[in-house]
Amino acid sequence: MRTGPTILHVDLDAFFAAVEQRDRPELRGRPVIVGGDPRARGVVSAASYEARAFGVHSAMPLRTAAALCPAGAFLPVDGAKYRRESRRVMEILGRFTPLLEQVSIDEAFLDVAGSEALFGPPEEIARRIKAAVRDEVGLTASVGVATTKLVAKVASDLRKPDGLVVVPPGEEAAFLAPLPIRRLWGVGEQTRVVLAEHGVRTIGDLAALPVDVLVRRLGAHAATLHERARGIDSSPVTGDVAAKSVSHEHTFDVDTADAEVIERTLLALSEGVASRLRAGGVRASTVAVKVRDSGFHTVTRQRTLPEPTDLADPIFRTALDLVRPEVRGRRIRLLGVGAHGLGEPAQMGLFATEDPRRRRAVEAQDEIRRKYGSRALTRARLLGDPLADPGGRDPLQPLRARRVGRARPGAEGLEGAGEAGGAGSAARPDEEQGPER
Ligand code: DCP
Ligand code: MG
Repeated sequence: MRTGPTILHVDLDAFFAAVEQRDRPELRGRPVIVGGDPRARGVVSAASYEARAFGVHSAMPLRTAAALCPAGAFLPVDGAKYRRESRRVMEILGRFTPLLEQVSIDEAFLDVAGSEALFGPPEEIARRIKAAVRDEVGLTASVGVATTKLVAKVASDLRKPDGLVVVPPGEEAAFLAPLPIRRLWGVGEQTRVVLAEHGVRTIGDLAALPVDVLVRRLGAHAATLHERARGIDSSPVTGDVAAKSVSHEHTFDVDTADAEVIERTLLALSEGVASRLRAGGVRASTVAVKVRDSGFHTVTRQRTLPEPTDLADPIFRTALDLVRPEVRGRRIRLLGVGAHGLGEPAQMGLFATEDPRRRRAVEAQDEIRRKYGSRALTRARLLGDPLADPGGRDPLQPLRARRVGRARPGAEGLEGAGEAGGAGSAARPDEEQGPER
């Protein structure tokens, strides 16, 4: 059962071409065609929006593209580079929910039901994602927000590039109706020909056709098609939660050897990780830590918990245990806490071994944070700590904090107040590689 539009479809704009324009400023604003030598027999992989104005598009023979757009910059396909950029983008998406389903190199579905307490309503999450992808990776993404995957996918495509389209619940069919049938996901060429014979041009035309007529002409799958034309699609976002992890890290402004500061930081990071686990309805069976000292020596340690958890306390205690021997006598530059081996309680065969009162208390806290904002409740121990906002900006993301904070203060509603992990964790340029795992 879904109430609000919590499904996001994120798709990068002119992906391969946009990466090349990012890396070679002289190509910005110019038609760029990625695919290789225009005299060779290949096809176009990606065309920048400037090239599309000449009629160039993916899968077109390069020679055709060269004829249409002789002044275009034709570039070879650098697969390794695009895969690397894809991973960076997917990492950003994974910060907002564990329910992340990557469907191609540059697109993914997210279900953010449950992430609202941490990151705001879905439209806000969509804006944050776009801002983070732009600021951290230097690419633009288009996002669709809807109650179903189908409608979210159509929505993300509608205002490309750099689009954001939200379809309110109940308006799915009306949203789809005026759109040409080619926008409907999963309508192939043959189906389109048959539909055209019935005078179907728009998705609304399809929705209005009697379903038995369709089934007679197109077979059983037409019933599904008919449902989709009305915006009905019950397929869930199947985030492969078992393979995913949640982690937060923090780079200190000034390297520190202060045990109290280290402990408090670990507690704040553990709180952040735990609330993200609860938001995603999953528990972690393993806790990992990362410690980088002032000499850039980095160690990671991990330990399996006696029982999977989504609570901060066991994560913090384990993290502290793992970190202690690694920090002795060293000045610490960066700390990270991660949760791995995620699964839903039922899948993990969990019995109710935990104290139900403890769980009720934690759930009540989550509820208060949901209602009154993530700063409404903070452990006494964390008061006054710039990291003391486990539901606020991810302290693991110093880059985003830094760029956004500097270039566009308070933009996109990225918690202006407090700037948890923002100014307080100004990353140095050497962090640009991102966390290595
Ligand atoms: N791709 C490819 N061959 C195709 C289609 C796509 O090699 N026939 C590659 C290049 C694209 C990337 O996959 O950059 C993503 O595909 P999309 O369909 O999302 O297309 P773009 O991202 O290029 O453009 P858009 O802005 O329409 O999403
Ligand atoms: Mg794309």
